[in-house]
Amino acid sequence: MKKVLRAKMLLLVVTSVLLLLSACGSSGGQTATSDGGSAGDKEKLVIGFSQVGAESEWRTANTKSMQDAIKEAGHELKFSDAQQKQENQIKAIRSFIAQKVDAIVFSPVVETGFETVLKEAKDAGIPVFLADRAVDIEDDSLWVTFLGSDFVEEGRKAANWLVEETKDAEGDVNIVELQGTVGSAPAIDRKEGFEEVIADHPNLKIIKSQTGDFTRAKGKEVMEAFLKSDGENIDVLYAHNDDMAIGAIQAIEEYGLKPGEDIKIIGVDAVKGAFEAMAAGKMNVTVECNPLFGPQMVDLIEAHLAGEEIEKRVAVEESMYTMDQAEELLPTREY
Ligand code: GYE
Repeated sequence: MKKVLRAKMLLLVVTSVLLLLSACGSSGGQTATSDGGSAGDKEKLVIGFSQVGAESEWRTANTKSMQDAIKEAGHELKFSDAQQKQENQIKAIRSFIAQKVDAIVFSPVVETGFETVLKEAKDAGIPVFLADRAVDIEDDSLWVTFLGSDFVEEGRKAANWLVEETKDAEGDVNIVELQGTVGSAPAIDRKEGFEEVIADHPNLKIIKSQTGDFTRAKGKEVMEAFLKSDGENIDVLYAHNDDMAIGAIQAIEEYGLKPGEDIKIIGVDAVKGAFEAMAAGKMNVTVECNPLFGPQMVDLIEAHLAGEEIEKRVAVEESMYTMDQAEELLPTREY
């Protein structure tokens, strides 16, 4: 497949050069355009995508964005859902290698433990593109680029909002934290960025912190346990994603407190569910993490396979939204 691609590329380059030369030589004649002779000649690629799972609204939107972008570009997708299990991802990548795909897109569920399988992909000459989550591996020749959000910055944004919101508060502000999947890049980084900012504000205290695995059900369950032990003491919930925040909101209501008022709620992702909760006054803020990077990823794959130099780290642009903007923005949200 790759050989065919290279041969076609060479042909394309030769054709373009010839076209360019003939255009230069004929005064007043036709100018050579960049698509001269190559339209419709694009190589169909086979792309293997090892996705984390279907744990959140964010993930569903991300999967769809990737599927749509690959289809629209005329390529073939081999999709594998790992159900948040590392061993499933390792199996999926091995199967993509056996099927000799042209490129592998990989959203690692956790940061460590993928060296061996990524080395196998490299040895097979198959480029790996990290989507959404990074790996913690020294040898960065094992992947081409990492396209995703800056999770540390998202954690900082969440904390900065809280610093501003509580600037007149007297006494301690007690925070409970719902962490994402243990060992995952967004859970590690969102915690780090948040803690970095609140370190300068000793009255902001994390009194409980536990994983809710990025799901609504787990978010609700863990929040119930937090309420049981600390009930009226909790001032703020910082959830590493909106789904866990939404699960927790249910737990808070069932406990008899008002989410958004008695307990301030901070989420991450900016999914529709968060906008609905904010519009209903039950959630205070969500930090955006944009999952719609399918087209950007396809561009990177095509550019790399065309021999272009691409950045090792490509960031996704994002913002932050508060309760008072929710009603107006809800109809415009794409995920
Ligand atoms: O925030 C969460 C999802 O890796 C950025 O994973 C992603 C995170 C996202 O389950 O909702």
